[in-house]
Amino acid sequence: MDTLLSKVDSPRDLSGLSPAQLEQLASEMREVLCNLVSNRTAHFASNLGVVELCLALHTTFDFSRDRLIWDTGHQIYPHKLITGRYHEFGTMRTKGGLMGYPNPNESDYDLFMTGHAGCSVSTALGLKSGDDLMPGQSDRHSVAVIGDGAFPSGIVYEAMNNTGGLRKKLLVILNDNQMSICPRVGGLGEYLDRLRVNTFYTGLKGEVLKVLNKVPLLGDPVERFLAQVKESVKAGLHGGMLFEELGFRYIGPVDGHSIPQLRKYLSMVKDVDGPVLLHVVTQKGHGFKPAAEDPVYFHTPAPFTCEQEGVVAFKKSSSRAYTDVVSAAVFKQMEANPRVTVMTAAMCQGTKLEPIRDAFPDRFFDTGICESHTVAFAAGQAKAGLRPIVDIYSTFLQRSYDQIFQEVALQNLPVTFVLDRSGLTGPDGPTHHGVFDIGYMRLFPNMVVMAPADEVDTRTMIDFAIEHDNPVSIRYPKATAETIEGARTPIELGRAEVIDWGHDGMIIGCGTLVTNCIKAAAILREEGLDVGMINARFIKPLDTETVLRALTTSPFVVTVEEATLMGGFGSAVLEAATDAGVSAAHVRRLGIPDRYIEHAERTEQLTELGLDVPGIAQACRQMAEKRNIKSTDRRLVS
Ligand SMILES: Cc1ncc(C[n+]2csc(CCOP(=O)(O)OP(=O)(O)O)c2C)c(N)n1
Repeated sequence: MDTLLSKVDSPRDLSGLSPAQLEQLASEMREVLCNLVSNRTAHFASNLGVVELCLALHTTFDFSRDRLIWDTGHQIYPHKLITGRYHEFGTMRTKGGLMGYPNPNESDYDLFMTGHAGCSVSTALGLKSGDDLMPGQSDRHSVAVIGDGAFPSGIVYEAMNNTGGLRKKLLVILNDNQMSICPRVGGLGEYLDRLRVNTFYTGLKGEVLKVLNKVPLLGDPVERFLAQVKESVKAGLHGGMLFEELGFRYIGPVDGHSIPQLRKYLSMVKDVDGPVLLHVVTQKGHGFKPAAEDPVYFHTPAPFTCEQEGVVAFKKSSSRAYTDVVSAAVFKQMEANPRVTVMTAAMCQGTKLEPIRDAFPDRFFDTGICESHTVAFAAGQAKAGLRPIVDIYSTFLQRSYDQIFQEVALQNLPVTFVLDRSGLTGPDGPTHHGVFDIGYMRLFPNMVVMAPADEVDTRTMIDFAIEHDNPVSIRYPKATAETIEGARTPIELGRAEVIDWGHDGMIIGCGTLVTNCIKAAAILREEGLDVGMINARFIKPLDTETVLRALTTSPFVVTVEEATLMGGFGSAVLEAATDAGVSAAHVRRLGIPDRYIEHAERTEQLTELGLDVPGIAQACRQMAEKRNIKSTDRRLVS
């Protein structure tokens, strides 16, 4: 269709558009967003909310030269639409297509590949101070756009403190929609609420006008504007003192859905020589009624169709995920034991903790996007005698590495870490894969590191962890929960579960890929290759006895994990072999290689890495061939 948007190849094409055409463009952009999410899961409400802000920014600055960082990056879609990616937009979040986050490989308008919240002010300040040190670059503007959900992250205050000290010309735009994924929480949110009722915004203009009238109308508009701000501060009509104290000039709140208003304020602050915080008020889900009314669901909705105005039919998945299993097991623990508490860092919805939040409001804590704080906070509760469960995605827990070390592991406190989204996370891509946690968790003395193979393991490991007096980490992926058939052995510290012993070779599976391993072993047995199966359960302490038995009695051993090979479970097996003086020449490790895995469906990623059933079976065949093992119809030995 011949739309305005289809003719925008770069932000330069926006320069000739009238205000009415910019409005039309905004509505065309929203339509494209709606079409995309009706077909596939993608970030939605946040993107609807920044359409006008995106257009205002790109028509005020020249980001082919100026610097723009969208914090987190999940609201990057409108920016992608007007920076030359409209025609590929339908490929969003598919293998080989556009990434759902900023990606410098796609466009020079994307400066960093991001997906974790909170770093925009730091990187924008770094860019500014870097440009100032480079010859002929100091005229470049630097802008960070950060949501009120990301804003409480501790690193933002480290960056603001640094900016205030350096007095750099930096524009921080606070996109305040009163929402994180769930409604925002904490004292800062309440402060922003008070700023929203500031007289500038609520239209109590009489007094403001009185103040502004004191400022002569003539002269440089920037100077006039600053003089107005100064006068209003004197008159007590101006908010944002917190930011002013940190060295930022606070301006706002400004209506984030009015392109003319936004452009007016942006042009004014563009030339302010020092740090500015522009407080922009938007509505999450703006322009699509169901999303504006339920921004939590529409943050990343499952595909849906609009059947008639306001009526949405959801294509929901009915399968039970590991996240559901954990949430139910934690709920049971909360019911049974008043010393159990649970905390999450702004991911109540993703971790399916809403029923716990509602049933146990005194023992449920949403800290906001503050993972490091959350872990130290849990350490405090554990010291006080409680049994805190920290439910954070594997990738975001990386933020709290030092608190896991110092506040929890070094003190040997009984904090249970449940690491959701451990493993490949599919269409989110490299910023979100939870593939490093085995490596980082198993380094710490005192830490017990577990990976359930199925639903039964998941439930029993949570029960085990609460009874255990050391820190414990349990990892599980975003996947449909499976159950291993047959009799199971109970969870015992440092004990693997031998599912069956094979004469020709052994697979040692770590985590929920065990079910793929079992299927692969069954195929191999059909082919006459007798391959046995161990469910590792513990990465630390490793069941050295069982592992060494496999290494010393089997012609080959294949280890399988959904984590980095470097420092992962297979590495632990090799370390155990070396320490025991046992050869590991007949070991093959399957897992995540030393590179970032691009976005695609999780099944596609598993196939690409040889971690699906055919891939595991093939690795075993190759090992058998190498070791000269011929297929026979040998029976299993015990
Ligand atoms: C370190 C980290 N923790 C958690 C998340 C998950 N997350 C993605 S977006 C989001 C909400 C962000 O809220 P806000 O910054 O206000 O943006 P909005 O979606 O409201 O526009 C969260 C919690 C993340 N991306 N990074």
